Amino acid sequence: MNDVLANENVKRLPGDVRVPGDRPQTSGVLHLGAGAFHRAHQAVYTDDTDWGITVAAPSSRGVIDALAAQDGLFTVATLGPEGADMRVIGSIVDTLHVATERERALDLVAAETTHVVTLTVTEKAYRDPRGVPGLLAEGLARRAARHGAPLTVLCCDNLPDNGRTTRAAVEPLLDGADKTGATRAWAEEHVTFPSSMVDRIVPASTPATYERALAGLGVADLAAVEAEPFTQWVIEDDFAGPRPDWDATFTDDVAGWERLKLRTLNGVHSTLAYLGALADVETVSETLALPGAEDFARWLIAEQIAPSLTPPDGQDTVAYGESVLERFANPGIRHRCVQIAMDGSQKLPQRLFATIADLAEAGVDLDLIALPLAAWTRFCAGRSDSGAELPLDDPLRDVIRRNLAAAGSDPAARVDAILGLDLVPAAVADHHQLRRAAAKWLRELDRHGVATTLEHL
Ligand code: CS2
Repeated sequence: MNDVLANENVKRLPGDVRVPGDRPQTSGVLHLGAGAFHRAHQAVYTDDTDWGITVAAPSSRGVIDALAAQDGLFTVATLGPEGADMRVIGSIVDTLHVATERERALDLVAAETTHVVTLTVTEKAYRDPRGVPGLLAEGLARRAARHGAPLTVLCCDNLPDNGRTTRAAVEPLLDGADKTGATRAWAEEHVTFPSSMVDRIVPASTPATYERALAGLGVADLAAVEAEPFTQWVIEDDFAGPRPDWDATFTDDVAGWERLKLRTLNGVHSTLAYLGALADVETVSETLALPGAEDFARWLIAEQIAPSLTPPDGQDTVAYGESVLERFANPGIRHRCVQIAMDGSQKLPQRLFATIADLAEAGVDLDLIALPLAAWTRFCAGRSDSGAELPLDDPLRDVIRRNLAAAGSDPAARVDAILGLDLVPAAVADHHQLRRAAAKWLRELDRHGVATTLEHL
């Protein structure tokens, strides 16, 4: 038997591993971003249909090389309380490395056989016109000029109004794509950008992921991922042409779901990530087990997050929050705090500052929600409570560090240094009670550390 997962050995894998049936021959979906989340989410939904995906990696090629060596096959290990359940996914039929195969990438955006382009390229990618938005604009110009068949561009990143955000990143670049404005006019008629809310906890794969795959399959799988049992996809029903028959929820109102998920799940996730990293704790589930942490998360949801939003019909923010905390506690999932902590400047506007802005407008007391702000401020300085170094992996790293250095050691000045960043809305930056409360929490964290602060809340 071949020693890596491949078409030729997939039918001979151990009987408890679910394997794909007939694999699709062509890909109507072009997906940008080959990360673990895509493989455990959209690729799985697509595996339940008869469509195929060409997965494109914008820059780093490790994953697509592994996929290419395995005929596109990879395993998702679903880790629940009762152990792992393994499934081989066969929906990826081709791979592409954008940095070295740009022409092919543009041709695929333009191809008449491509009906949907899906995206998981992280929050910050939408701000770089030379990156993914530029690629899409150029590909759309080619499509308009060649045959003009409609296309759906479906963002699956954790951004509010993610369809509109994608459109806003791409549309201005269309003007530069030709001299007559024809591409832009065509795109207005033939390209849609539905919003979607995606949800599944999928930590970055580690050596343990590959060892688990090898043990379960009997062959190596260097594109394996692991994920929690829960999965959800809510999509705005606005497709320009054909689409796979995904088992997702299609609706006209994604905004309510996005807000609920970004503020509750992702907001509490980031909060726990900064607290856990400062407390020298490795994972979210271990952070939640710190004395006082779960109670704090519960208060935060009930007293700050719930009053900031109207959940979608039939949903209750506190009950949703309870199910989120249960998912975070899953001991099978080792989701590292420092992974979630990265790119805070790109994540916190929709996870934390939007909540604060709405609470401020409603005149709600902001004491509890000032604690995650204080935790991020302390995290950005780069030292945990024990003095260990913490990575500040963030596109605004330099300006954050410069502002903090200028602020010195005074907690109020450090909070102001963070609130002075452009990404913070004025309603948040100028809020006196928030600033006072955050400075108070930062003083507590400086003096006593996260563990003691949480325990004595
Ligand atoms: C996490 C998300 O890394 C992060 O920032 O908060 O990836 C989270 O796990 C997913 O959004 C869950 O759907």
